Amino acid sequence: MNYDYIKKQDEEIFNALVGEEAREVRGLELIPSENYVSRAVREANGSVLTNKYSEGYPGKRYYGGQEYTDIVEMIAIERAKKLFNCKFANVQPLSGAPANVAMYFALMEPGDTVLGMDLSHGGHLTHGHPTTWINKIFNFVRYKMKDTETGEIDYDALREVALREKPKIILAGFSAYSRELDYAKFVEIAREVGAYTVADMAHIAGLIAGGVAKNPFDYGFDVITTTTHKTLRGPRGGMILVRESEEIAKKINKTVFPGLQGGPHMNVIAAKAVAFGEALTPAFKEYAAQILKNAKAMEAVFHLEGIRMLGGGTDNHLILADVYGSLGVTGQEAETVLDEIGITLNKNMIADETRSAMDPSGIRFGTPALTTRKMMEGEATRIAEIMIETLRNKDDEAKKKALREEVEVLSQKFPVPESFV
Ligand code: DSN
Repeated sequence: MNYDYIKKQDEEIFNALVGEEAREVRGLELIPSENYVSRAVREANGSVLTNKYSEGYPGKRYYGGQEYTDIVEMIAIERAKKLFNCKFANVQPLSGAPANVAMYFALMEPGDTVLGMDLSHGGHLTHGHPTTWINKIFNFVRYKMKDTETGEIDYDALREVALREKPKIILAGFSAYSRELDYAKFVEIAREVGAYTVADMAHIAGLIAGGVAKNPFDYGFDVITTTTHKTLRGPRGGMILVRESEEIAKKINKTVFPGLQGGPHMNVIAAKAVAFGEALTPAFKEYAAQILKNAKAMEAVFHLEGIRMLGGGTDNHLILADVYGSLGVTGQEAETVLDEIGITLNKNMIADETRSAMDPSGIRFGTPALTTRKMMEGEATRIAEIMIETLRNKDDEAKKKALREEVEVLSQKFPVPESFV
């Protein structure tokens, strides 16, 4: 990107931006929630719309001068609805966490109960972690996997808890879970107890949009919350989708604004619109399909090498591997040593973790960013082999040097594309 003005007026920030740009292309990005956006998305994100206040919604704003913001937000909404096959979209949430908070406040009263995925089994902080404020406002109860080797959810236990706790919301979704969910089962149980069904699909939104993961709306889910980055490959931001209930959509809109937020970030909404336009192209479908093929290629290597994967493998873009159990290397050690050779991923707790959150047993990695760089199964396979070789030889400096050089060569061979259409 061109940073001419920053270069002239702010050397410190200029140097940091140039450094980050080099870091992003020099190594291999395996954090499953990260990606590279197109130049068009970055242009929209950095556009003049950052100057504009637009409290309200298209056609009903509290400030004048909205002729262009209304166009931008309407396009974002229409594209989102088309992508996910639903009747209503609110594209104003600032990110995934605010989207979830807005959804909770729209559908519940303080003290009401949410039934969500256990956090160590793949749920997310915003699904009621004890350190969050929403955990003080709402009551969170949990379901888990029945079998951590297959990843199957314990739907019988889920139903039992639902009948006992009478949740207002049954929440499906995760940030560290690698299998498909049985959405029809969630809907069946929710209808039995009169709960709303909400899917937090932040991680897999791009897979759903690309038609390679199930869409919870096809099974009758009421609401979907998501980020617009990650697999969807848009700017950092959030969104709330409603399948068909106007009543729910109105509650969501009122809660996002004026309930929780002020002026929407219209530059980000423009970038969302551009990213959604990209996601509607046939090229994006190919991209989504390749994410899965690449993840399967990595799964095959981990399987062959006898490294335990939670859920036994993956149906989506990510793998959670128990490196401590299989190799005696902690999650933190693995993150650090892989970073040294140019592979970025994150340490992660595994189901029923026995170690600490700061140095857990697992690592979490995925293929969205590699796939954006046009890497295919051959590269994904070799990267998985490099990872395991590194972990097995974490104290062998000569070996690590050779692997770091290989990572650099691979990275140079696959530059980050500027455009996806
Ligand atoms: N931080 C995101 C992730 O990495 O999954 C979720 O919020």
